[in-house]
Amino acid sequence: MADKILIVDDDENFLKSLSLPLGADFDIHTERDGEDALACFKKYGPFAVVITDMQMAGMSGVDLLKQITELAPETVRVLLTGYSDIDTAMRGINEGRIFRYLTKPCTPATIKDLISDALDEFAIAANRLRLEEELRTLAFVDDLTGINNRRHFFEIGQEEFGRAQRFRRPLAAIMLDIDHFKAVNDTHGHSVGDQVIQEVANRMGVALRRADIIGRYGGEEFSALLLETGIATATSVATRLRESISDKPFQTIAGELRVTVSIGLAAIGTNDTSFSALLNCADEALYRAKKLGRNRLEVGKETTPAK
Ligand code: GH3
Ligand code: MG
Ligand code: MG
Repeated sequence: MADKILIVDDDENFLKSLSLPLGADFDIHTERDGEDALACFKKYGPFAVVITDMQMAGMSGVDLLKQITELAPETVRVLLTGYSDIDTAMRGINEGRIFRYLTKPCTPATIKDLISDALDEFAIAANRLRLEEELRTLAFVDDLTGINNRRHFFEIGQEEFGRAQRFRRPLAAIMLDIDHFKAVNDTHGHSVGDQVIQEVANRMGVALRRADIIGRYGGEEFSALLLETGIATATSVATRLRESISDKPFQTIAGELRVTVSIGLAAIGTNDTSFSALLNCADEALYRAKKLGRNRLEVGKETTPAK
């Protein structure tokens, strides 16, 4: 699909003179004033490039480009000006973050070159946006499971912990560890192990509420924060989660596997000093669950409900 170009000018003859020579190479839309151009942009966008005359009846070209910047910052913006308007054009360029300006009169060949340059600029900007998005994802998300990585879980957790304390709201934390996971790797290989890790993450997503926060804390260890949840509800949620893993076999490339997890649970209490302390408490409970035989839930000691 060709990138779309929008050209805005109140001079109909000028628009007509461009349509034919440019239409063969580009997907050109034309409008004759700023309001119509904005409507066209919203209806048929996104546009790669917008080229607009500066002085038109109604909305000026500069104002149009400013609005377009807000709608679609990646669109490349070009201003057409007469020689006498250079001072105003300079202001427009500074305010409207304009890629280039062109003085009129100008030939279709000049506009064609300009569009080629603008499309290159658009491709670079689109690529930069994509890379930035990728980086953001890498920083926050665990590659294997698509859930929060440890660092991001911890960041969100600290914020939620602070909020729960300030507003005296209940909050529960879960630490979960797959039982005898090393045996899965040793018996079936690492890629089956990876599948098991992914499926545990999936089942956590199903068993918990959408608002709850799930993280991959380490290799085969997961964490979760149950917002607005006191110890009683958290206990039944965590039990349901444990059963949702143990009761239904996992489908893997090595066939069906039975998997169990151990879970430690802790809820925010009046004396809790930090999010780390809450997680430690859940972790100690997890350790007990392992010692007491695995495939079970243990609740941390510090569970005084918030006043
Ligand atoms: P326990 O019941 O006490 O938790 O025993 P376990 O075998 O589950 O625990 P252990 O800590 O001995 O082994 C965890 C294993 O998880 C060791 C490590 O190689 C493996 N592991 C860690 N990260 C990954 C991963 O991303 N993929 C796979 N396949 N294995 C991993
Ligand atoms: Mg384990
Ligand atoms: Mg472990």
